Amino acid sequence: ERDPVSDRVEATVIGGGFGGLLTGARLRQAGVRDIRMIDEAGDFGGTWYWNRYPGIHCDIEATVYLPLLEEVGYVPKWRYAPGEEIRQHAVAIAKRFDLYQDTLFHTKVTSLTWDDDACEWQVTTDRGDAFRSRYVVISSGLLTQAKLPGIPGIDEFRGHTFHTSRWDYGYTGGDQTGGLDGLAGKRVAVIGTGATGIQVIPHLAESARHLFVFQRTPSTVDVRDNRPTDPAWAADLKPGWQQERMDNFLTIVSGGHADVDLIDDRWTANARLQRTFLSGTRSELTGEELELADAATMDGIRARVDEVVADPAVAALLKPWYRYMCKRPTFSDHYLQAFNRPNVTLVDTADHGGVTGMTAGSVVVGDQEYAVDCVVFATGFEVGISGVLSGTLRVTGRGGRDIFEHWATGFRTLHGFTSHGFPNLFQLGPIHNANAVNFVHILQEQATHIGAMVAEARERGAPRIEPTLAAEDEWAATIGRNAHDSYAFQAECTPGYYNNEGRPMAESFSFGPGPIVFHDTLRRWRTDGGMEQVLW
Ligand code: NA7
Repeated sequence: ERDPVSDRVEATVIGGGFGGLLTGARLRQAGVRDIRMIDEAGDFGGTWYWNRYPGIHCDIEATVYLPLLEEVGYVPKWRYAPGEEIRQHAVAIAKRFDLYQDTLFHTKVTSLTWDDDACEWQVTTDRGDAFRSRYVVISSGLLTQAKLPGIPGIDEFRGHTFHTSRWDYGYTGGDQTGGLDGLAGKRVAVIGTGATGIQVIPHLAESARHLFVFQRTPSTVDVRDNRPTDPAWAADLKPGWQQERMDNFLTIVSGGHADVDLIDDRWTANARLQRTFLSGTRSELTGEELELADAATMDGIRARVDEVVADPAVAALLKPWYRYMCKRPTFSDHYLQAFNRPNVTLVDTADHGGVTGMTAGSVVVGDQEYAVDCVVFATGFEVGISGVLSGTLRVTGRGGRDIFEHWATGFRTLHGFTSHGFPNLFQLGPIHNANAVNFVHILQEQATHIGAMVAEARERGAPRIEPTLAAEDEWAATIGRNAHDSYAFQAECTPGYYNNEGRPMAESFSFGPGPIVFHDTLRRWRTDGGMEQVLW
């Protein structure tokens, strides 16, 4: 039993995914001894803890996605790593930086209350924990809450259902590599053909007696070309190799110029063609040039559908009609092939705006009923409701002020990390911060920045890290000045996390000039006396 008054740690990190782990590692390197990691999951890994569906892989090359490879001493086994390899790497980072010792798993933080006299946060959890912490970091993820579509009749269904992020191997049998023998006699429906659907559908197709794929929008399915890492290549890597690859990838997918393309895959090839930051920076190309670049990319994607899919009517339905990046691009060398199997039926729901209903034993689209035993929801995640924004974590700053009071007219932060009146509280994520295809790269820079601020505060014996109101105003103005709508065309797609849920991009809160400029801004701030403005 911990004493709520005397139980005290130096740092609390909410979230055990890569953001939390990277920050934990940097805090450790800054000399912080007691770090309490907290997560609702039963272990580290974040997304890769929860998502264990068959076929799960990361779509970004493992050498740039898996963080701290050199520090942990690991080279990924595959070019695109399977989920389990990534999850185990998260565990390896936690072990390497000794982050298990004080961790609370299966635990959710419910409130953070600032005690200005003691200069520390009071933390409470849903399991009755109460303790104090000098620093608190919130890194609770972007896409964490499974989304179930509000399909009329969903509660009537008497068969088996589950969401892909909570895969039921007890029902399906098999594992992440497939072999779902439990589905052998079953008629299975899968709803959703996003990045998850594309990976899981080939395995369902192989195992189910019959598979109905309910599609609302066809995905952009590009070549995957996965292969094992060449041991000779790995043996030849020189220190600093990972950062070099990460920087090279970030430069190219941000529309910048690099003499070589070290990753050279479909992300970088398409980015070089579009010469635009894949998450929002303005392209240098004219409208007409952009249309040509788009045709070069998307015509190739559509031609591949015709090459692979035997039935022309099915092929027509599988072709993405929208512009590149309207939907999150996906990659597979097995997905389109699945539609050539006699036990797979593609059901297009676009004319009805999606699946229209469910009954005790079927999925309904318009006046058609499809009798099934099991429904797999590959319907994605609620956008933008985690951490503070979920409303389940109450944050009370100096003078009893709620963080939403402080943000009543919009986010107020310095560089997205800290807010006035909420000392020693740091947030990771895209608010007022940069965004990128490889979000782990962004998290790495954020963790470095937080680690540097804490190191400096400790060195100088400053009890508080906190921006002034003027610094917040200045940063908000910078965000506003740089907001733009270069992805307005994404409005033609169904709302999702790629098009800001259908809201204009200008209303979004990311740093417009993109991650390279953002990281440079942070670095200069650190070396040019920025720290002076936040240490008290
Ligand atoms: P996504 O990319 O949000 O995909 C969800 C899919 O579910 C998508 O195909 C949706 O169609 C479909 N959907 C959602 N609601 C419905 C209804 N009511 N009827 C039919 N179809 C529906 O989630 P993923 O899990 O695939 O990917 C998650 C991302 O997280 C992934 O990209 C990683 O980068 C991280 P829509 O396209 O909206 O028409």
